[in-house]
Amino acid sequence: MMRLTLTLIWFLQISFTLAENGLNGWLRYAPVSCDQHCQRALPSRIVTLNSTRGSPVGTAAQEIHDGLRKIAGKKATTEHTTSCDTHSAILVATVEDYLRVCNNKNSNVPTLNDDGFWIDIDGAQGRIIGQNARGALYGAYEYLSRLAQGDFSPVDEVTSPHAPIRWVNQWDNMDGSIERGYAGPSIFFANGQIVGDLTRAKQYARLLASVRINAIIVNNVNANATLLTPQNMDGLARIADIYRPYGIHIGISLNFASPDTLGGLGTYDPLDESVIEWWSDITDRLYDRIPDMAGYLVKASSEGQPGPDTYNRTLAEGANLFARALQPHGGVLMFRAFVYDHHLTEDSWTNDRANAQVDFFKKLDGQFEDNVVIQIKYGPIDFQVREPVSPLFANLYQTNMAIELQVTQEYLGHQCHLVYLPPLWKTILDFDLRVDQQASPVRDIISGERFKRPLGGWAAVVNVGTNTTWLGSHLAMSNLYAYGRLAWEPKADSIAILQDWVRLTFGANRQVLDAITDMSMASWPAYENYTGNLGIQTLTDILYTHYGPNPGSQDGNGWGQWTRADNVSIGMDRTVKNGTANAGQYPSEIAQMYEDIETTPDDLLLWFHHVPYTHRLDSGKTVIQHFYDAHYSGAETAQGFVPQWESLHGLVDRERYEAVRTRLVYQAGHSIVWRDAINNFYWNLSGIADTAGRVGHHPWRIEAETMDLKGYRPYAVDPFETASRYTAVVTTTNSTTGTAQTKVKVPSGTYDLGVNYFDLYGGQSQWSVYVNERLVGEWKGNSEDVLGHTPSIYLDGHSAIRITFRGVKIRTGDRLKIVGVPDGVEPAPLDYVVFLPAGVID
Ligand code: GCW
Repeated sequence: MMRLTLTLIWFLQISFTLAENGLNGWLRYAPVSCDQHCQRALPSRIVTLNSTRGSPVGTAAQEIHDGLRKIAGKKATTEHTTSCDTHSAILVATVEDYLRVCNNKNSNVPTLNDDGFWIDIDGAQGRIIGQNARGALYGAYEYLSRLAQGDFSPVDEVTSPHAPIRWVNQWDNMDGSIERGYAGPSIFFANGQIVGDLTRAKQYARLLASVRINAIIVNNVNANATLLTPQNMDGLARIADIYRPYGIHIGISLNFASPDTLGGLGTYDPLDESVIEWWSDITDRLYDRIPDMAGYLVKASSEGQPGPDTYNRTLAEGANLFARALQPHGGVLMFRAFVYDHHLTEDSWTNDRANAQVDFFKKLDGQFEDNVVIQIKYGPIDFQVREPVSPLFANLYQTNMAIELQVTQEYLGHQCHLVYLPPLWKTILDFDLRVDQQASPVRDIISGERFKRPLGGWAAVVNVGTNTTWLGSHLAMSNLYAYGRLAWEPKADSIAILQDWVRLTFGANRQVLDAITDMSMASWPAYENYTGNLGIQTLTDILYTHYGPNPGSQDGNGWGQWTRADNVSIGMDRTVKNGTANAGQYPSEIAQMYEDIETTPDDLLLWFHHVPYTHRLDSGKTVIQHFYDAHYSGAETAQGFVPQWESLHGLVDRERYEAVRTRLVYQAGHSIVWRDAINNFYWNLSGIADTAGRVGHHPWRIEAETMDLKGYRPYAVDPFETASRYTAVVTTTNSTTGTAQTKVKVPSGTYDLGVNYFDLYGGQSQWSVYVNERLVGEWKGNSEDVLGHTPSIYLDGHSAIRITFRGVKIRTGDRLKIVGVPDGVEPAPLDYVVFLPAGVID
């Protein structure tokens, strides 16, 4: 009885004291119900064979030890041994050690590939055998993942990875900022150096290892040569030392011009002897410090980065320079395919950025060294909400390839919008490119299987930061988890992966599981609906933050993310017969499908074809009506996430409940900003009205500019479509308090009162709302501190935001007053007020 009570107290204590700030991600090891009987049936010893100090085998033992204690309240001992005594023990070892020590008893070890493992555990006894030390660690995490999900049943599992390269990339700059990072500064760099305290870096290693990531590139592909100073090389060695026990190699991004800018050679010509020697020397010095360094990542001749083109050398000559320096050390060169001309002119109908990769790389097939891997973004342009597969995957047969995905949501809502990415990734991975009329799914191309390549795999840009949630959002972590799981087994089911993550992250409650599953699975389609449909791309501001809506920014510049929208038609004609011929870069069966508008799937229609807004889709709707409907439907889905999450009140710890709720409420408001901006833009451009009468008609809104203004003045917002009726109000000066008043005309009743305003970077204005002098709500413009998306200093689609006060009682004729106090450069901007009766979204 006493023991039982103690177990109970332990269980309760742990469940209440765990700080749920997200730091442990899915490795919380939260207690699951395990009574004495259950505890007795768990191993009391963790035995490692011949584990050298710092080996992942030792980490495995430590993790199992901690996990058993935290998850099940079971205390186990850890021992290193040279005998095969497995009584009441879990044995953790590499295949080699296992065969050597336990040989006579067990010759039944299954065949494993590099990093694979065999886990065979029944109750208190079993073994975790890795093909290498890293594999043993993966096996340990697999065991713990089962326990943490309350699964204590016997397991006998043999698994090997889909591909040898399962890397993550961080776009961390030496000054500690992170390009396209939305969760605070770098965990690796500050002030031009590697940080002294690598605690967070280590915690990140643990998360990555648990999903079987085997290497990390720690710095931005837009690389800074100062990473190669002796002092910084020492710093890199410190990171490597911390990552090694987790089976993770580190690698770095290089700046192509370093021999000149850092080395002072006056050249960086890849064929110049002094340059070759310089790189080989740098590489030797790095390997002196980090003998197991993974290799390099190079972005060259892209977006203004230096590259071999300066010296009229080919990309292959550029890549091979590094590859050869790495060869004596066994390192890999990841060379990015993201090479294109960003000064392309839209005047020519046949110009097309989507053609660039095949144009640049196809002719070089066979010219790359064997340790070069071409790292290819999933689509031909740039991480858009919907893209076809990059045709380059079907055009290199004698070259290793890896796919590049983005966990950081650069074009997909900066982690301020919930977007569960595996369903998107799967449209790419499962796509059959039909090379030579044979089955050629992308996943088999990148693994190396399809074209019999020795190397291949995966890279994901993750960009975690110092925020305790890692990515800025608790729910966004499902994407990092799923990335690892898919890189190991791309056929794994998106929902099954998600649900493992939910159980590990939030516990086993069925309601929590169902709600997060529903929301996550609805999230990408919703985001596509309210941002950019039919393959037109994410219609975000590509010239500024890549966050909120600005469809006009796609065209008229050299970046090549064109929509070619005019007042009658829209879309890129990528056909061979009449357009950019991009469709012709795919193998014949696929090329034919995309060439013909009838066989092009609707979700890529505008990617491949230029059509009138009145063109009818398979659904029978016109393109323009589809736009309108999809934007309404997407925003409606996002409104639904809020009550769905709120149904979990009390089932999720307070800290995470509130943090997630804040984001979902924000997303619901911002999805309306998106919906209205895109619809207004195309309505304005095409002059074609919404047949359902919604676009441009907002019966429940009161525009701020129509209210009685004191200290406020109307302001024409640019881009116009990001403000309701194109106009907002701002205070007349940066120190004048503004008031906007009006008589309420809606029928008496209870409403949710929404206020759309703009929250700029560079000030924290304060607003208060009164009904007949009764304060019904007040807030501060501090979202730049709370949300983490790239902020804006303008009134635009990034700064537009909605706050809602629920259940406000109103009588017809009441006086509504909003008072805005400006701060810094933020003139307390207001767009409109909306009274929402139950069930109305306006
Ligand atoms: O789309 C662009 C991003 C850049 C990024 C680049 C790349 C690191 O906006 O921020 O640079 O892609 O992938 O190299």
